[in-house]
Amino acid sequence: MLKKTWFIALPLALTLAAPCFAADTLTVSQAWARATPPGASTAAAYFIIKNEGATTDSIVGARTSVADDASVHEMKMANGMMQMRAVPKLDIPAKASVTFSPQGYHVMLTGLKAPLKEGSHFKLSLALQRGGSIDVNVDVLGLGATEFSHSH
Ligand SMILES: [Cu+2]
Repeated sequence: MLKKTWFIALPLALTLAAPCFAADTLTVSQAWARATPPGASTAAAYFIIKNEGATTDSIVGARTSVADDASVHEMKMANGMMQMRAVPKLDIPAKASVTFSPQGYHVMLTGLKAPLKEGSHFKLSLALQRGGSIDVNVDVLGLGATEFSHSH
């Protein structure tokens, strides 16, 4: 009798534990940034973030060791001009993905500590509202890059 209870209890415990690992349901791919010319103090990172979970999560912050500050921004057409605004909380809906690109969302890096060099990589950490964070490895592409490409 005791033995039988144990076998029933174990799968249940595993099921209950799963939602604790919120970041596991969010994945980031194709992360890239443009190389920066000498003296530049800002850069932007782009990627695709996918939420395979059943619950909406949100990016509520970002940080990286290559810049003093990192935050989510959005480029938007307003009165015929491209404008940039900060997005303190960006929802990633359940079973959906959000693409960061030069025409839309990006993670703005300000206070760059050194130029981003083509062919290098840097780590970017995205803080999630439901807890935890995602570590992203960002590929630095050429100065003229407009989209992700694998040069390796
Ligand atoms: Cu920006």
